[in-house]
Order: sequence, then C-alpha cells, then structure tokens
Amino acid sequence: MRLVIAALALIACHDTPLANLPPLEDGPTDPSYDPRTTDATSASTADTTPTTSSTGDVDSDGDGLTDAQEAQVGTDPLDPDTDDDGFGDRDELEQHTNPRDGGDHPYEGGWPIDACRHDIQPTGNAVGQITADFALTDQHGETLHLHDFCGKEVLLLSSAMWCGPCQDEASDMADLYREYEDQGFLVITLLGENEFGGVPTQRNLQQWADAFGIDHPVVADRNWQVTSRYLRSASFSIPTMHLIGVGAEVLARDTWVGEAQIRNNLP
Ligand SMILES: [Ca+2]
Ligand SMILES: [Ca+2]
Ligand SMILES: [Ca+2]
Ligand SMILES: [Ca+2]
Repeated sequence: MRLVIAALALIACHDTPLANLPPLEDGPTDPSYDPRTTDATSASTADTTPTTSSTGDVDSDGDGLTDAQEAQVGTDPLDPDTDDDGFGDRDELEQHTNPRDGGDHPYEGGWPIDACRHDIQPTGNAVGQITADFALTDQHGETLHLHDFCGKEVLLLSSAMWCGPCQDEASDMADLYREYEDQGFLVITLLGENEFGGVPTQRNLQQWADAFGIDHPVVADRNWQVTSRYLRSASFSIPTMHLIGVGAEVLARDTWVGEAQIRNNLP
C-alpha cells in the first residue's frame, strides 16, 4: 500500500499550510535494529548512498513514520504522539491534521478531513462563489470547520429545535447522509435555537442528534450567524438548505434541495 503523507510548515497552528511529501512506502523495518543499542552515528560503511543513512528506514517509536520522515515533518522520532492529542504522528498525517498541534486532530465524530482544507480561498457566499470557513461547536463539544470537508458535497440544513417541520426533515436528512456518505456527501445541521429560542448548548445538540438518529455533525449556529450568509432576504423560514460543492463552492442557498440535485453534485 502506498500512502501519501503531507509535510508541515514550520509554524504549528490550525491554519498551517501543508505541502506534499514524497509518497510514503509501507515496508518492513530492520527487525534487528534496537534504538537502545545502535549508535546512530556509526553508519554502515557499506552504504554509500548519500541520501540514505543506516537509520533512514528505522522507526524508533513505532508510529509508522521512519526517523528520517519524522525529521522532514518535524515530529519527535522518539514519541509516537508528538503533540499528545491522542492521535499518532502518522495517523494525523494520513488524516490531514497537524501532528505538532494538539488543538488540531481528527474529529471525535469520525468525519474525514480533506487535504484541501488549507487551500480554499473564499470569494463570497453567492451561488458560484467560494464560501468562507466557519468554526462552530458540534454535538461532541469540538469545533467544526466547514473547509475541513472541502473535498465533499456538503448540505447545510438550517433548523431550530422548536420547529415542527425541522423535526420532520431531520430524520430524512439523517437517512440521506447515510445513503450517500460513502460517495463524498455530508450533511451539517445548523441548529440556530433550542426549544426555548436560546442558543443551543452542547447537550441540546446531542439531544437533537439522539432524537433523530443523526450521525452527521450538528452544530450551534448562534444568532444564525452562518445561516444569515446564505439568506436571500431578511425574512426566512426554516428548515432551509444551502448546498456547498467540492472546493467550498456555493451551489444553492436558502432553498429546498432534493435528492436528485444531491446525486448530481456528488464528487
Ligand atoms: Ca517514528
Ligand atoms: Ca513520532
Ligand atoms: Ca498527535
Ligand atoms: Ca495534532
């Protein structure tokens, strides 16, 4: 299996741009190597290849990256989880998160993050434009970024907990997500208000997800800050939908999106 990994720039933060590293080969490491007894400076004299040292293929901490690769990426070759966020260095590279930033890691909800996340240049929120990122709290209490899903077709569903028609739509969208998930489709529910008209708490978000069997992200859209981007007039009715295509392009906004339209815009 060939795996493409990404190298990190020197600044470790969520917005750190990623550059491509050469493809990473899976392969057996030297089983006789023991980092406790092997002197890294005593390279084999038989090895005359200038770019490969005797330690080049060694994975001292067993995280799946060789010491040489870790040097290139800037992670600790003696620590399988350099930033202590619970995700291994190689796993983070494979899942397009920063192994040197503990605040950046795969989602607890399991939604895959796309490599294009750092390459999106927003142009506006009208149909045909590239929409801006958002950062909203999901039902697991994590901060969800729209641009993390830039390789997918994303349906944003604006709802409120007190809204009867929103409850009817919730189960249908949960089913639609499961049907097309494997083809690069994601639903994100933007919950603007709880049943009392207040800002949804994390507990509210979990309640909404549990009530309708929702596996996709449910986020709190405080004061409709994200929904407002896509409205076509000052007054709006919920539920309403906004369809975001690959590369964060706005395909439709403040409307009802049917299954045929979703199928036609899958990646
Ligand atoms: Ca390693
Ligand atoms: Ca490591
Ligand atoms: Ca980590
Ligand atoms: Ca990390």
